[in-house]
Amino acid sequence: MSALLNVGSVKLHRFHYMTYALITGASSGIGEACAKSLAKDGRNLILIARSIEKLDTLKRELEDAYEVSVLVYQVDLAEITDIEALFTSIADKDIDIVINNAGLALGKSSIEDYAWEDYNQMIEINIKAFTRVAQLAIPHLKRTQGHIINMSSVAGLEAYEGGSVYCGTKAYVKMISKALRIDLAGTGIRVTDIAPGAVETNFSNVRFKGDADIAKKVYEGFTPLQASDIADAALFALSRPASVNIEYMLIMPTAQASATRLVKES
Ligand code: 8X3
Repeated sequence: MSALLNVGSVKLHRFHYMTYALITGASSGIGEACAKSLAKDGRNLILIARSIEKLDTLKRELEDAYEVSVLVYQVDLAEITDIEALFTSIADKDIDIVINNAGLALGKSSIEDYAWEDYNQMIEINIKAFTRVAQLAIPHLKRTQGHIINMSSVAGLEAYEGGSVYCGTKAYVKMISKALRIDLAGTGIRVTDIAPGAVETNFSNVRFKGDADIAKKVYEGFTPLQASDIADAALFALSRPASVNIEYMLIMPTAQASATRLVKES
């Protein structure tokens, strides 16, 4: 089972034989933080993102630091056929964790003014790619009695001004997480929905299309969550006994009491 069974030595390596944790959106933010935490925990990784350069750098960093194998795949999740090709190429891998994390907000304006292409991209990634990844992961997770973590948001609980479709996509993630729990009951697969509030990542830079000043202001005047806070929560859910399913975690900065109730120092 173990490639490194150093019996008799001081260090008995805890080895997760050759199973992998698959993470989408792994090149930055919450996905990257989950990759780091899981590698530190001794997990082998399959990392998915559009930027292969960032993934290659992360692979080198994690393989140098920990005794893990990191496979990286450049996938544009907007292309469903690319997701299908990915799963074909990893069909022989035993995947026991899926962090279905990739998602984005694009724009923040009234429904009347919203750019259709922004809506479309959010629907492509947050809904269609999210669903296809979850669906194609099921045979793997059945084999391994694995665990899928879906990344939703406080935005899936409450609509807010300018949030419209982003909020809708995250409500969708919440609903599909529950549906997965129901459809997969009896398989041993665990399903966890993690809903973060304001996390200081590249999220707002993407939303505001590189307008760093607006993006920075989102996190000013209070202490936002860090991506590592969400990775910690994921690790907690994953590390519960197989008989325990943490179904839903809403994780907020202390200064944020709802999607819009944010206490900022002036
Ligand atoms: C990110 C949280 O409140 O900026 O999902 O939409 S929020």
